[in-house]
Amino acid sequence: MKSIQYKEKSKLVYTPVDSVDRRSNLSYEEFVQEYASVGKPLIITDIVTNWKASTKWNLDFFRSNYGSVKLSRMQTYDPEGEAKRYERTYETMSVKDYIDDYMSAGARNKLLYLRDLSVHDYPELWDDCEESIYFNNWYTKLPKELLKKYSFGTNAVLIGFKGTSIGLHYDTEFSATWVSLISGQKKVILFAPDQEKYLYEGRVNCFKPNLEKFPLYTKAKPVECILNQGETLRIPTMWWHQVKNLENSISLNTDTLNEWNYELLYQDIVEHAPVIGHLFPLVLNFPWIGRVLVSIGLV
Ligand SMILES: O=C(O)CCC(=O)C(=O)O
Ligand SMILES: [Fe+2]
Repeated sequence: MKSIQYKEKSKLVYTPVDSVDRRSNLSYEEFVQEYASVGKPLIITDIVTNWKASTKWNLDFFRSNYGSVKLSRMQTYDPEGEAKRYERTYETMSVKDYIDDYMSAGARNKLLYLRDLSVHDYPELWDDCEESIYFNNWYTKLPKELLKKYSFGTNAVLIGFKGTSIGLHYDTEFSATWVSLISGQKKVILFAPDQEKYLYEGRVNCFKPNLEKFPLYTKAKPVECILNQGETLRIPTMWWHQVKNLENSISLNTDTLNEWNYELLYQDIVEHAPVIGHLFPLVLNFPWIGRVLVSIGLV
């Protein structure tokens, strides 16, 4: 077995930008040199276009194949109002009810976002996508029981009604996250990690900032982009973001772990959970050890 190579003690590396590049026909080496190794966001326009999902995934497909699946993180969030990052309320709804009743209702008094149809639970969904060379995702080597237990390595389909958004945040576990837009359109507002001091821990709603309450936000430097159907956005580690579905949208959001963020995650786990932390490199190199540890209830 080829063992995983990772960088020695690493610090967060990022490169502030004014706008997000759109690239295609990018070699892996160019991707690493220009984006991954320097923590710079980008949009790649020729990943999804090669996926079966690009023609197969639509509302009918999810209604017919996953209609009875009940999901419980139907986050209510009003992008026209104040961000309620710390006041989340969740509802449970089936995929069919979301598509048939909620999305096509004439009137609705709240915004619900279906966002956790997980590839870990329905691995056949992954057959409609291809592990892109750029993703290089070590999470796929970890037992999914482990990923689910610790909510690591999210890889999920999001179906968002026009206007839905989750609040401003950065993705946990130092993830670099890929948002692959199968259909629809999203508006994305990004902030480099050093802008955190102006973001009030994500309580600001970037789509309608309340400047009386959050005056420092005027100092923040947002980087905005529109993500169109068929495009994939890479949000680097610790970049804050708020995303709004401008149209009804279907996307696959994939958290990745690899040499660009591994050391940051490892250092963090070792600090907070030393036993699991020290086992982590071993489990990554020998996934069967992870399965054994889960099955005997040790982790
Ligand atoms: O709405 C989206 O596509 C982005 C959601 C997001 O940022 C996340 O799931 O972490
Ligand atoms: Fe996110």
